[in-house]
Amino acid sequence: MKTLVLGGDGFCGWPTSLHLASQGHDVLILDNLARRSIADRISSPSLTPIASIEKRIAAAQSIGSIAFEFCDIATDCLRLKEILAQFQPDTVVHFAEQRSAPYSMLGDSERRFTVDNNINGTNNLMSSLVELGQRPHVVHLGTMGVYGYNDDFGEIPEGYLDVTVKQTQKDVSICYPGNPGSIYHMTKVLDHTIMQFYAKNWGFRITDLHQGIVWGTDTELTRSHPQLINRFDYDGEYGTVLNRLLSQSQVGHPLTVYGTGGQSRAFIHIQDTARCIHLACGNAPDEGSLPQVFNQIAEVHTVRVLAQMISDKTGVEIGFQDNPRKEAAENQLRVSNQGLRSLGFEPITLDDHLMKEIESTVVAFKDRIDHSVIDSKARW
Ligand code: NAD
Ligand code: USQ
Repeated sequence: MKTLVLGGDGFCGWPTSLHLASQGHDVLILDNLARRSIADRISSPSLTPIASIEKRIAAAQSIGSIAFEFCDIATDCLRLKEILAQFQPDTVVHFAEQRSAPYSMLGDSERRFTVDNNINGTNNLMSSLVELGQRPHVVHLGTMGVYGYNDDFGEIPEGYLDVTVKQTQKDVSICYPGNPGSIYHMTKVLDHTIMQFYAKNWGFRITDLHQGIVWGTDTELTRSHPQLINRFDYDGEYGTVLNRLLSQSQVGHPLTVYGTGGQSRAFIHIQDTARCIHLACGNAPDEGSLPQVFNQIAEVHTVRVLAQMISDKTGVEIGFQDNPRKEAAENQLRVSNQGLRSLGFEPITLDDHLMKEIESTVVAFKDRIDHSVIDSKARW
């Protein structure tokens, strides 16, 4: 299978590209290395010393067929079309977006950049495929945040909600109402609508993976060679909560719990991200159907419980802070992940062994931690 991975140099994209290549996919990564330039701009490089993309690709040859082309899919549609025309993918996996909620809320230029980048990227991809007459299976990375995080409608289903329309008493299935909590999450709601239209009008087969917060850093394959090591973000904008708390615990920084820590969120380990995407690639929906949605999550926890678990293990205190975000202080969350489970997904769950693995990554590189980037600068 020829698989084009948009955003394959990123935190989720790199281990997934390696995993797909190891499973026999012929992988071509497209990336504009924007994540690396943003990290330079905000003076917060990956905690792990990631190799250049050229060195990564050279080291990855022992794993399988994997190549790289530089391309900005949001601004360089001509190049995108050239690459699509040459490569003729069977599957396109689309990770290539600005993915930080706090970054998207920093100010005017970050709000506009996030919308321009994410929406144009998705539309350029779909429009180019129409123009070229190609119909690969498109696997898009969405987010749990498209639903909002509550149980107003019970357990969160996979993309569609069964309702009875009051006026007609008819039972119908509707797209789950979007309820984003940041500009970034808003772009994922819009992405879904864009892809739904392309599926309806041009018969695309689309899978939208509403993924929870990814934790961990390495997979079996990224550990197999120093130049395959994955990125690890711990700063206030790009670090995600569990990886942040784990890294803080190794340098004695009070654990940055926002508000009461009563926010319930869904989590998934990075190794499972790669495995789930492999499963999704092999299970396209039928042509002419609505986008297939899978909730790509393993388990749900509150931030407070995670922080307490880490504090108990390491003795580092919890530093409750005023919440810099506009979100519910406490929420219930129940999420179905039946789609991927029915395809064979057996989730890795948080356990001591895995947490130790992350801690050892942090310990190995803790001299690179810059305390001044730990606090988030975004407020909304
Ligand atoms: P990341 O920022 O590490 O990776 C994104 C990659 O896309 C980067 O390498 C970046 O350079 C590239 N990119 C961005 N804009 C591009 C453009 N216009 N043209 C070409 N390349 C571009 O992010 P990640 O954590 O790997 O997330 C990947 C995807 O998964 C994102 O779409 C994100 O929304 C989604 N996701 C991530 C998480 C998480 O916890 N990390 C959770 C749920 C969903
Ligand atoms: N939080 C803290 N302390 C911190 C950082 C975060 O208490 O130091 C809290 C936040 O207030 C929030 C929760 O932890 O309630 C999660 O925050 P996060 O930064 O880990 O995650 P989020 O901003 O939602 O975004 C991340 C990824 C994004 C992905 C999303 C999946 O950056 O790309 O889409 O997780 S989900 O959250 O399920 O929508």
